[in-house]
Amino acid sequence: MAAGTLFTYPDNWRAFKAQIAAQYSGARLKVANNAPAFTFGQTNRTPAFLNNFPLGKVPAYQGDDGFCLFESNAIAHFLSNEALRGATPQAAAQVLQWVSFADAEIVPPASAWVFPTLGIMHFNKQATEQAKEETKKVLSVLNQHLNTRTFLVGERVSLADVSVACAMLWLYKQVLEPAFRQPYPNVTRWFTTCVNQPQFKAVLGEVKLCEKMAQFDAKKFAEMQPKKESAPAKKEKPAKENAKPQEKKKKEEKKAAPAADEDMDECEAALAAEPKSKDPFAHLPKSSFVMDECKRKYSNEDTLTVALPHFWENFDPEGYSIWYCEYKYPQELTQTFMSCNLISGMFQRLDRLRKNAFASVILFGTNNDSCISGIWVFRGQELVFPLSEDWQIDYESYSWRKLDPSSAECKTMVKEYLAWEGEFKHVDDLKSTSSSYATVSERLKSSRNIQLQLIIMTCIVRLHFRLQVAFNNL
Ligand SMILES: N[C@@H](CCC(=O)N[C@@H](CS)C(=O)NCC(=O)O)C(=O)O
Repeated sequence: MAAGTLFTYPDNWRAFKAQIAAQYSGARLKVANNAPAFTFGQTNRTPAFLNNFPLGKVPAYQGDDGFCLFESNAIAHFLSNEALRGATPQAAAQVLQWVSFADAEIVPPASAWVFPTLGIMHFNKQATEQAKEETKKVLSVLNQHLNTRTFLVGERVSLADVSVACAMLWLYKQVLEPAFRQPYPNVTRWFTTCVNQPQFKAVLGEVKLCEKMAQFDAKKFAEMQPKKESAPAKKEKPAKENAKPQEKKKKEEKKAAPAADEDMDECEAALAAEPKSKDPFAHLPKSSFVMDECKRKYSNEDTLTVALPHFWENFDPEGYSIWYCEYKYPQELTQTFMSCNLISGMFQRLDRLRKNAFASVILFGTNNDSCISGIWVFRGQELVFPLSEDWQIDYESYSWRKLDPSSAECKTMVKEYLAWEGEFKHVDDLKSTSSSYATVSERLKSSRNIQLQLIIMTCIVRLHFRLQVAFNNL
């Protein structure tokens, strides 16, 4: 049985397909759709996310076993059971037919018609009229098909119903008023049957059918525009699903026009709806220390002969502070790969900190006998984690000690944690506070080459360059 996490933004009809499929199959699905687990427009642009999902788009699925999948239809298929996918080759092909029909025939006119009513797209009378006609055609096809059937494929709900119903959700909620839907009673009967199934209801809640066709709301549209400016700039706009040939041409002509004149698609609207994030370091005076440059040196050049000298030559003790951290619950650390996930998960959640922090965190030891500690360099003189709600998940599991950058202890620790080699005497000290470390520190002491020892017996996680994770898990 599949178990994993679905990354999305709230109320994403594409994600609903996967969520409903999971309701039917019993797949254990966690939904990460808000901070701190997932912030649309931020988390999906992090190196860690892009590493798994190169398009940075949602919904995106990651199994507890690490299996990654993007594209909502593929995710919904994966989370389905055999009955949903179609038990025979014919049924499975019919399911695929309707899933494709939803994407190719329903979504484009539905978007063109509904988006202006949500204030996320300019109103264009001709485009709306064309979308209405295309919607009528789709409704006719469905009405005819459902004349003798309860569901789209076979006698039970399948992924065909899930996909088509989700693609029609906004139509039914916003614009398919009773008079418009009256010629297509089979479709409305089928739609209400679907959305009233407990598995749909668990995801969609109560779906209230449109009573009066929503119209373009100029006020809402105007309100949405200033928010749009806060949406992170996109390198390239994805092709609009609703774009008609003449619309596309118009868009191209408008390329040079100010952003406020352009329409948003549903993704941009979701981005614009995200609360603006303030710079938590805005109150600090400028610093001469260029963190990025330092990280570049650390990543590309020899640590001991180039990166460390560069760090100490340029480090600004007024603008930055150096901290030592230790995981508070080493007795709970079991498998080293799980501890690595603990650390890399923390880095992932701290991604927005990457321009203002640098860390090297090491897991010492082996399965059921390990400890985690690290060195962090932050902007400012205080612990940074309380500055943002998004950063507060992990840090309390660590004890933190500010180091004096001019002290020999600090110099040694920075050197050892950045080079991943050295005596790590303080790890030995842990031994005196907890007998369970005897074996770890013994091994470290007896090793002629600590780095080799670490690589053989531990996993090492470093937070460097954009908090990217360097991961050795043996
Ligand atoms: N065909 C894809 C479409 C996914 C998609 O376009 N997702 C948008 C949200 S509506 C997205 O994540 N956009 C983020 C971006 O473009 O940066 C699917 O069905 O999953």
